[in-house]
Amino acid sequence: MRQAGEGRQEMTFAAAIPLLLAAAQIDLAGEWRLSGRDGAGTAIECPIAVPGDVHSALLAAKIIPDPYFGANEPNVLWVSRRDWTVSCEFDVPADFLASRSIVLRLDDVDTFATVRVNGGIVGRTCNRFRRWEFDVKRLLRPGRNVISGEFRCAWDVAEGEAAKSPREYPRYPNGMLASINHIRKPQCHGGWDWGMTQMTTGFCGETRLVATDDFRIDHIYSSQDFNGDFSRCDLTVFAEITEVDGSKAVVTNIFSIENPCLWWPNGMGRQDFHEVVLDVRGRKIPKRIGLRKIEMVSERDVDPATGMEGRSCFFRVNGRDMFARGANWIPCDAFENRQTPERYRDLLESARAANMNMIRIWGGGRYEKDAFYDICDELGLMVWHDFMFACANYPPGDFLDNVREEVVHQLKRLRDHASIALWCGDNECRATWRGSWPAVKDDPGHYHHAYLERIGLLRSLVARYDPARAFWPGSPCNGPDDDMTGDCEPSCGDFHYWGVWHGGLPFRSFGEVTPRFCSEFGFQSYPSRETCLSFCRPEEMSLDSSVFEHHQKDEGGNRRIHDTMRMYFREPAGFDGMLYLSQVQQALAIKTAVELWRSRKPACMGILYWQLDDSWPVASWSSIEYGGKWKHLHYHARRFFADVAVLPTENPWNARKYALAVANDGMADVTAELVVEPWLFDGKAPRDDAPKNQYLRRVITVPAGGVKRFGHRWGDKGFYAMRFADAENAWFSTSFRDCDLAPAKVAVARVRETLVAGRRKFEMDVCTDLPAFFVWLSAQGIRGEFSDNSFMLLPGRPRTVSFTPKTPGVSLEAFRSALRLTHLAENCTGRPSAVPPGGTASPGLATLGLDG
Ligand code: BMA
Repeated sequence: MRQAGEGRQEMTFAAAIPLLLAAAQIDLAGEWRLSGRDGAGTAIECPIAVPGDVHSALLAAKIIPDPYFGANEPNVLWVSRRDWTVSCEFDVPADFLASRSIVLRLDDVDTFATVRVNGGIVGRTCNRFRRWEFDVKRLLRPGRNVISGEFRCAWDVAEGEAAKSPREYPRYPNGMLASINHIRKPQCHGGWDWGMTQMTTGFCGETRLVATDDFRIDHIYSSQDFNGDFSRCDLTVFAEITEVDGSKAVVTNIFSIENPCLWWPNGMGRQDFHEVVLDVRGRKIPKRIGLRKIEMVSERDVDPATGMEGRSCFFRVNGRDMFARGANWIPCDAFENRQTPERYRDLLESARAANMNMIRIWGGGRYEKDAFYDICDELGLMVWHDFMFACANYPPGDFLDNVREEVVHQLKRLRDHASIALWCGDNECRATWRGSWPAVKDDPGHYHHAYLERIGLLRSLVARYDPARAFWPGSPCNGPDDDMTGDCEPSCGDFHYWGVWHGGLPFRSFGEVTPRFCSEFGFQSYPSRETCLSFCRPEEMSLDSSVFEHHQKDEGGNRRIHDTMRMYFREPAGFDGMLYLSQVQQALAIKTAVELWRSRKPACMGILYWQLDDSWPVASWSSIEYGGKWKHLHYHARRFFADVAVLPTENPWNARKYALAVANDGMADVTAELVVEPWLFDGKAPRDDAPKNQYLRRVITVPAGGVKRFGHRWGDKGFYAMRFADAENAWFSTSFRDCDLAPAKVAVARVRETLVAGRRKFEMDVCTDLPAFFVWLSAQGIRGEFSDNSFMLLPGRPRTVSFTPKTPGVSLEAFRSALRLTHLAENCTGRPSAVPPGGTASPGLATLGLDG
């Protein structure tokens, strides 16, 4: 056990403050004992790390096989169906015991534990998202003590609660535990359409004895008041304290800050923090605060392009309108112990590297650990924060008493993070009370009422505990005062667009809606060969293998990938070609949507695709594979989310109306030459026989925060390469299915080692004799990212690319031999595949006429 002062690496600045003030603490983190029974009922005992979960302990003790491998998931399901006990012995010094108050503080208890000290019950826990504090002074003794947690099987509790409930509360079918909406635990633990069923159990957060003789600080938070031009901030900082007798008090400190250095989202400015020193009853407490004002602007308006009435949905930060660019976050591992600050950092830095400025924490997962929000603050990633409810009806009444405690705790814990932009009631629950389940159909009024009761509670808690932040009833919804009874309109509020993936529509359909803020849309792909080999044997690398099917949780997902592939591409060259094409196809889908919607700014002011990360190796909508490797999509995101982007689009409302736009979401005007060149697929140079008006060379200025649109006519052959400032793009007049790609010879030359700002990189030149598309570099077995990837390469225009290894100590030789290169033509055979029944060939890429 660690005594106070030894410190834990991951402890954050904010979290450290209250602990400094405790008279003394005993951190119970360390090795405990786990006991229970295995699938056959035989007794098991092994060590368990606390904080930590039972699955991780059993895996480390080799009692269960790796649930991520093969089709092991059902073989380890018994772990989720058992009761478990964890315990440890610890010493309490006599002077610690002399303190006037001693509490046991537990965070992230997963989920239903009876906690005992020296055999006496100190309390019972029933919500994974609450903090528990139990008075333990009377049960402690000097010297050796024993603490234990007897965990009831959460699965049984959920089923028991559902059975006891006077009504059924149906939810959309996700995973294996239909009644998980009856318990307060990450809803995805029961399985999701990208996630395995793994009901983790254990003391997954702090387990600490805190002793005080006077008071302790529980939370510090601030309120910020700016004058009109942000040249002054009146800052009030509150310290919420618990007196030794358990009563609560608040100590207030007031500061006036002239010319504050503001905190900005990524791309809009720096992420500066102010450090103030609080006086809490004579104790000096340092506190770091990001000063900024975030508004959610939701106003009735008219889209100037279409004349359609609607309601805006965007964020204004420090008085400037922000176009939100980002992705949805799901828990980054199915094992609690692997959700580490290092994993957070790796993924969130990848988000920032792809020019994102916002992450949505989705409601089927968890309130993340402090480190997550510290990193978002530091990286300028704003957080759209759902409360943890997803795709389900939830019971009203007593159930909500437990929810109230959870939400109050989470608001108090998180409200002082600069990055959190808004609180949102749930994910996709708005329509559940109108669902076609018999129970709901019989009495929709009850379910509607239950829904409104929950949203009303959340709204009132945000108003009381975090009044400066916007409350958004649910994602999606039409606006903050949406009564949630009707349908969701793309022209109002935030929108989830699933017509392409779940509805099977062609990519061009993304253009048939103009979401004001698209908070979800996505397209699946497979992980790379390397990641696939982490869960299946080489001989199982086939779509027919049960292992592969097992790693696809969305029913019909593999068919959707393949049917779409047959519409857009020629037959994949073997299994590896199919993996590659699935990622290219996903990138094309999301790129199509983002470019269309960005070009419709300011009607659309936010795009968050589904989803950033994976919780295990699986076919999914993610742009980063489990393990951290970027898919094609993530490299494209870096380009389509860049401040300055060239956006060639097709307007589906008028088949002859194609457009070209240049967006500039940066803070300064950009003047540069916009160049558009026509090429043929087998061309060695831009076409010189194309009609004059198919070229474009024009110096233009795109104002900061603006977008310029041009009518442009594309020819019916080949493709167009375009550039403006640092932005590049391409427009294809025919689909890849309909064109004979040239057998380009792409080569890498001069692979060398360089040192950039103290960081080792490998640099290389890539060139081609004929146009090559989706040129893909990979470094087998070496973690890290390329400066650019999945790009178009034209003859005579070599490109220098660098690779920054994340695996330490990689030699140049090792990198050279790990380096692989491929491109689109190598991954398709020449044969067009049969168009799937009901599908159309070449969607979205019709022949065009000319205009000016
Ligand atoms: C969205 C999400 C998730 C789901 C995803 C893909 O609606 O909210 O529930 O994983 O769709 O189907």
